Amino acid sequence: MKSVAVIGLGYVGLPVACLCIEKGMDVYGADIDKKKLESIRNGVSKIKGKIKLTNNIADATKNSSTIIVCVPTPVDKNHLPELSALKNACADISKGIQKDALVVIESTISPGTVEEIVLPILKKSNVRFYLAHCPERIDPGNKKFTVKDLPRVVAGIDMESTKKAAEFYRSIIDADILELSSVKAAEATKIMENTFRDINIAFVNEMAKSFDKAGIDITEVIKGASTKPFGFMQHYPGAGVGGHCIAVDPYYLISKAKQLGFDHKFLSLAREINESMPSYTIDLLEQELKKIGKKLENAKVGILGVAYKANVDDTRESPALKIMGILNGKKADVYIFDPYVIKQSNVKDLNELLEKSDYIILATDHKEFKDMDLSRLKNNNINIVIDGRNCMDKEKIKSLGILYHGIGRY
Ligand code: SAJ
Repeated sequence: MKSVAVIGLGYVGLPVACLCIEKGMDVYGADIDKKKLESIRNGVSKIKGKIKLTNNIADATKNSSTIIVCVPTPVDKNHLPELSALKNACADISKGIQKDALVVIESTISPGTVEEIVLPILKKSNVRFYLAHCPERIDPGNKKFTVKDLPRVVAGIDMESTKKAAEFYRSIIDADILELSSVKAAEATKIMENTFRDINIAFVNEMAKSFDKAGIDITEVIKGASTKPFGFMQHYPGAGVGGHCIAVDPYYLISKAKQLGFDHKFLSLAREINESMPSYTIDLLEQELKKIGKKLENAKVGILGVAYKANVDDTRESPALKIMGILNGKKADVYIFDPYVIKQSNVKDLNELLEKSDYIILATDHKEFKDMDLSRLKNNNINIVIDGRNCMDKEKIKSLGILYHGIGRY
């Protein structure tokens, strides 16, 4: 039986490779990052010795009948799609692809990318191949929904490609595989589901700013609205929207639509609102400092959390990084601790952060921070808490004589 080659062994590719091995397939794992290959070779026990690791994509492709592409598709500093990893991977695949092989792109891409960018590169191989898109659906840290039990959508450049890709995913995933009629529809599906999340977060972020003026606790209002058994879906305001999905995917559609002559004003506004939350969080701190006659310059500010979301170590597009940048620009003394991101912490633990800080901003709702004994704040003379994830006990903090402000909550 021919192998499956998984190109890109990050948070998407590695689980796919593990799943293919679990299903008894012969798997090549290819990645350009030799350090990553080394850590897999020496680390992930369940596939150790069972996966053929290589940094030669053409090689992995030559020996495989199915090639799954899981490389990053970020945006550049102007929020434009950055497709070099995808283009380079496809160029390497075109050097090794065999007749009748199936190539599936799992990376998140704008509608039209498979037909306009991927296909021309693969055609340089001068062999007949099948090509489809099956957008990845991974929720890092989610133990309930893992890659093998998450439904997927799939579509190919032609009927046979769709069928072959659907057959492959049905052989490894115990959930529905929906075949769509066009590869653009499959590309648009992932973008739409993540953009849906981004605009809803922007909605509650704007509500939080409004409620801060009105003195309304938004967490109460969300709880209230959630008693309605239909037509309302909870999202939560915060210090910002990070990660490689929600903060990135809308820009893929915005830029493609612009090329086609459509201006996504609403999606762009939602991105603007979410991008404004780190500086809004600092504004809240400055407001509280003013109450005690202090300024940000030389203020000792501790940041709890660097990762973009709770209980993960991923810092991509993390709001905490933006908050750090703003504080440094305002010449505050910044202390950082994240139990999952030690290398970007500048104190050894939470204790040291609390000892050195006069004010704290919770940027990431890691379990360690949510469970913290709040009397430690008092014992370390913390004067202000800005709760960037509305996850702390505000009444308890206030009862300790500490100024508290959340995002749409005080
Ligand atoms: N966030 C908010 N308010 C919310 C939800 C999230 O501010 O109500 C922030 C988080 O703090 C984080 C960012 O948004 O900074 C993204 O959070 P996320 O929970 O959406 O986490 P992701 O980026 O890991 O999103 C993944 C996505 N999965 C895929 O792209 C396959 C997304 O589609 C899922 O909806 C999401 O997990 C999920 O539901 O957990």
